Amino acid sequence: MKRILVVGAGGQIGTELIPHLQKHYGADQVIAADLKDESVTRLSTFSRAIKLDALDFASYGEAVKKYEIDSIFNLVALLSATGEKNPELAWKINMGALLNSLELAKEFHTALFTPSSIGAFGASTPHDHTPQDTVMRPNTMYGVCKVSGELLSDYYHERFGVDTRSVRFPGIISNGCLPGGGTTDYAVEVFYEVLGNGRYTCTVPRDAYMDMMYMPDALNAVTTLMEADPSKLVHRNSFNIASMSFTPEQLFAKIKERIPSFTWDYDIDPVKAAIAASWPDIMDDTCAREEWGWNPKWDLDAMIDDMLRTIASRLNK
Ligand code: AKB
Repeated sequence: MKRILVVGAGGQIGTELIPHLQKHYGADQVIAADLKDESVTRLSTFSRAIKLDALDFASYGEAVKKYEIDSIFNLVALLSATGEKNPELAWKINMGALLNSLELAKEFHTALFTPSSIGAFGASTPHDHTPQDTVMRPNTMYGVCKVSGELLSDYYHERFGVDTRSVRFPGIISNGCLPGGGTTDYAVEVFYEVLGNGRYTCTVPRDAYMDMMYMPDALNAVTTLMEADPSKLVHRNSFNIASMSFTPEQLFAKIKERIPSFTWDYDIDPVKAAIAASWPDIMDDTCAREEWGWNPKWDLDAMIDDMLRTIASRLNK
């Protein structure tokens, strides 16, 4: 990877992927692109940044050509809970950005990373140690897009030789930029609320087990997979990756061990509850470990300590 374009860079993952890529490949080699003016302004404080609508094939193509891009990271997506509010828009954005990325990767011979998600699975998937290759019948538009995206990305690899690669991200926990519109967002929000107000109201049921991951492991997954020897990859789109799995109640109890005054309650969002119940409790990531050396470093306790320390120092607590 020498010249990198990250589209949809202003979100939770992009905001931290940009510095990670800059560190590995050089600040000048990374272009951050986003549709929103305020995101471009924020990104431009630490990166080369451009305004770009990934659904506009012509201007997306011009950017790939102008900056002589050899690797695209397509992070454009409406997440699971937002997607259920406007499924048609979710399909249009998620699949439109992916199809344009695939076509441009084919035309300009670039590599392409597009994240998939635990959302690609559904209620009929085995929830415990969810296998790499298993039943995938999601019941959200976000999940339908993820499964379709995985198939389409494999198709472009097999039919046209495009170097497409992907991981199925769990809920990602981070402190650079808040997530928006996801079912797993509670696991980020709680840290800001506990340090801000000492209390939190959770919209996901207390016993909803979901795979989660701390951002540094997620970023390493992306670059390790993109650097992996292609001859070792049996799979491509997309790899299960796992590092920790917990329920809201387990996370909150661990936070309370550190901040005894913390209190919480629940005000369940039925849409999020149904989504959470349909997703894996914990994925089996053996293929990622064997095919490209996936090896997460952060567990639940280390993640909680780091989140509390980082956010507290930012809030001057
Ligand atoms: C969501 O909750 O929608 C995302 C995801 C797990 O893909 N964070």
